[in-house]
Amino acid sequence: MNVFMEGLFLILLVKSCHGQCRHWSTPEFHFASNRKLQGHVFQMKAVSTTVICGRDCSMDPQCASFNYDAGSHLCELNNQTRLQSPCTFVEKQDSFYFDESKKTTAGTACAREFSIVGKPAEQSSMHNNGAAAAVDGSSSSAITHCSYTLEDPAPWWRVDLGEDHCISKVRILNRGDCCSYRLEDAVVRAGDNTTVTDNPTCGSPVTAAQAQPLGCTIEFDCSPELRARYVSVDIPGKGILQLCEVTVEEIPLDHCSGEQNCQ
Ligand SMILES: [Ca+2]
Repeated sequence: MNVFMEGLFLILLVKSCHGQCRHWSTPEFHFASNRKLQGHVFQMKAVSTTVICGRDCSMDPQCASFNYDAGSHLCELNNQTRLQSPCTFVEKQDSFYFDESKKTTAGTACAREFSIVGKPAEQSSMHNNGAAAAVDGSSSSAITHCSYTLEDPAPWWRVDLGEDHCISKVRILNRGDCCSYRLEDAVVRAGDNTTVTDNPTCGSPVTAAQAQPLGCTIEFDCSPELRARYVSVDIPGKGILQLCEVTVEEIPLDHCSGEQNCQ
């Protein structure tokens, strides 16, 4: 029996549990070919079919997913799923990965660093340094490497990525030689509008506790990820906006929230 047929057979087995099996009692069960989840195996043994491997997983409260190698017949039980650990979901010939998510067959959405060094940037006004200092690629938190506005009614900074990307995380390196507190209440946004406040927010505004330490990096998780040409930072009230470096992570555009995946 080929693995595809076994996969269908396993769905029937799962359905037959009628809610008495632990978490495999949901009716849909999906697999990805030539894939495995690495680094989360808590038990392994050789078994003759994927059905037995799935049965063993369903009987173990720790098991969230499993890999089955069609060549060696090795069954590996994982304590995480592909969605929980997308960067360890790798290609492996003759290996089949199973879990309950419908997205399992759609491939991985591993976040990766996306360099915005040198991208065109603008800001509401200029004190000593222009907006480009926030994307100059330097890890220095000295003011000479930071963008710096005047004290504006609602200061903002914006970088143009040139085309849409799917932004999953933004990091800001705060000023290290003075005045890091000025970043309190700053909001990160990402979207396609050039007016920064028209775009959705990424994460939460900077708290006083986050802004207080000198030269620290503050992270903003975009949840869900945001399809965006522009990434921006603004302070809703009167203030001075200074950003020593802004960096971003992205996921593939076809995995962006709300995107259709036609695989
Ligand atoms: Ca910089």
